Amino acid sequence: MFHDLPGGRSRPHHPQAAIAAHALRERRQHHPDLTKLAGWKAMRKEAELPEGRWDEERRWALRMGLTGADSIEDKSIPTFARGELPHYAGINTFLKAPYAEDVLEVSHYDATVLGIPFDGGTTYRAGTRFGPQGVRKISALYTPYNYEIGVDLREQMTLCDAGDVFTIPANIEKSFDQITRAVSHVFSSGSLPIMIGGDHSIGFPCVRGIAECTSKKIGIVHFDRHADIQEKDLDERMHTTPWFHSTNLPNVPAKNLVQIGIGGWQVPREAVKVARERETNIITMGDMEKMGIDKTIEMALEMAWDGVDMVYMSFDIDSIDCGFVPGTGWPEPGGFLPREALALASGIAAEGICGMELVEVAPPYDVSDITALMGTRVIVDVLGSLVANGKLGAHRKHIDKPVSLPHGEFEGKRWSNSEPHKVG
Ligand SMILES: [Mn+2]
Repeated sequence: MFHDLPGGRSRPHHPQAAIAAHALRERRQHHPDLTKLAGWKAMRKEAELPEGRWDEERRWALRMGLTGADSIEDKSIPTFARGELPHYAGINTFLKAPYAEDVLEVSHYDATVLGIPFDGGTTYRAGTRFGPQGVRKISALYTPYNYEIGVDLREQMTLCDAGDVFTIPANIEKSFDQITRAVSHVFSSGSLPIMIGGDHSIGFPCVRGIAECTSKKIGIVHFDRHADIQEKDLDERMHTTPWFHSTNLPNVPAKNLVQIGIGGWQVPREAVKVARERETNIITMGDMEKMGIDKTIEMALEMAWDGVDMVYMSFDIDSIDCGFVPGTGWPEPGGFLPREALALASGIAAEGICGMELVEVAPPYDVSDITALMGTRVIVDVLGSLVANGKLGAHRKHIDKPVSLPHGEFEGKRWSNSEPHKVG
């Protein structure tokens, strides 16, 4: 009865073993068809992925980190940790991507991560200035491969980390100018800008940075519990205001702003009035629950892409239920479950994006890095979806007004005015 076993497998000699093997086959026949499971398909798909970059990285690690001690059996292990392994070691960039110390080099990469450590726009508890470092730290946990979608970011795209924008802690407007300049530089280079905040006030300067490099129109998909669309808060353009100012930009129509997950007791009425006047699109948590994830994605894409050329994604980590993301500035119960949030972000990215921001991760309030980990996951899921759907780089053809910033030169003079210390 074992004659039909594939060659190479040894035949059971003992009768008990033969009975056991037969019983196993019988049981298997009562399973549903395994080939219908995503798990089975994913297992097959892995075989199609290349491994050349991983091989290259290992060779590079040995060159940079010296060959390992004689007692180490795995000859790919260097003396000094370089690259992905081990996950607990190293000087962390996001996902251990190469550090673009010279930011003019970002043009060589499909996507660029830039940190925006700014929490001067926070109206409750601060701490998101540590967001970029928090996210980078825990991102080291990840491999670049995702089993379910069968994507290996290392093999299928290039990513760098340009480090952080030099923000000015006590000055929102100067920080905005710095952020816009940085984002416009990365966007103009053709590399997809991925911003890690920072509080949500950075949404405006980030969108402005992209919008000024193109004559085309931009829609926005915004995940949040909060509407963030009032004009001012506490007399300044705080983290409650980014979409008011973004949708004032001539090529960022308010009717293409889709806000998903809004609700609860932290939506100022002032913001609701603006959303109503400008006819933005709000999908509440309840709407999403009733329609389901797929329908929500379909509807959001339809509204965001209506008559525009590109879509920007803004993901506030507090859109996820605060039980999962304690490390944030304005926690609000009743948000997305992590699975919902990840599916929605991937679904929106499947049509392509011209940039994204992940904001409001505040490591000082985090527990076991869980909030930063969730933020990391949103970013890598978006990248994975862009790769899986062939949308990485789709924004490039719309860059028709690129900015060009040269290397700087310090001429020994720090202040441009004669009274640098004047106050008030
Ligand atoms: Mn929020």
